[in-house]
Amino acid sequence: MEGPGTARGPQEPKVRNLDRPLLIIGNRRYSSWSLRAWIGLRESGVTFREEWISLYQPGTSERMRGFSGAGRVPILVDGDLTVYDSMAILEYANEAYAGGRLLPRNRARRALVRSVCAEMHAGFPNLRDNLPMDLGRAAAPLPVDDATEVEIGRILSLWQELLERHEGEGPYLFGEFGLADCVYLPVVTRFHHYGVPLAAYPRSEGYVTGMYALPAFAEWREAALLETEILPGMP
Ligand SMILES: N[C@@H](CCC(=O)N[C@@H](CS)C(=O)NCC(=O)O)C(=O)O
Repeated sequence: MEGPGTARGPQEPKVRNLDRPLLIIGNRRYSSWSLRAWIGLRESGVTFREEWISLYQPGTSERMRGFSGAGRVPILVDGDLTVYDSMAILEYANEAYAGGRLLPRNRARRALVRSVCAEMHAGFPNLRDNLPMDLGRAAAPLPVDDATEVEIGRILSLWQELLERHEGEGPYLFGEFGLADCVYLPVVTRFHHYGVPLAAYPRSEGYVTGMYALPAFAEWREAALLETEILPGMP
């Protein structure tokens, strides 16, 4: 991996395994979309290379567009194939590297997972704007407006319902770890860093704790905290 603030970068030999997939990400501290794709790749079991593009700097868009015309990260390059958008990368990782195990076998359940993922992917604009992911923020409550409160309530009751329904199958949203957990991981971090009260939703509280215990996520956080770049205007 390349870029400042990354513990593994300097040790990574650059001349071998160039046939491994390459994931291009943004700042680990702030790039929620990158985190989703990265955790999905890690949990898929594939070995991949990483490259880091600093967000919102002169030349950022040009660098991103050098890999994908969409000009956004994450971007996955696998041989001749370029997959952009975190959701597309997660679906691809599931098929190409995870042998399908990041989605349920049952078709109806897969449709539910995709509904839940789409709700996050296309929704919750107030949560995104008002509580942006910032892994360096000291955990402390932040007052939020009514629209954000409604979105937080929706997510917590959705998690609560899913965790209750799949309780006997594992600790994640659909029992075993899967794409829905990758998609909601940045939300988990928002709830933690912005001190969202979870006590009324005990299963969701346990879910947040469980997601924080994922070893791969601990690795991401550790690297994020080594980053020296601070984006202005964070709440
Ligand atoms: N829907 C896209 C959104 C990707 C996105 O907005 N990424 C941000 C970083 S977290 C980005 O590349 N921003 C660069 C820019 O806006 O110039 C996805 O899921 O991948």
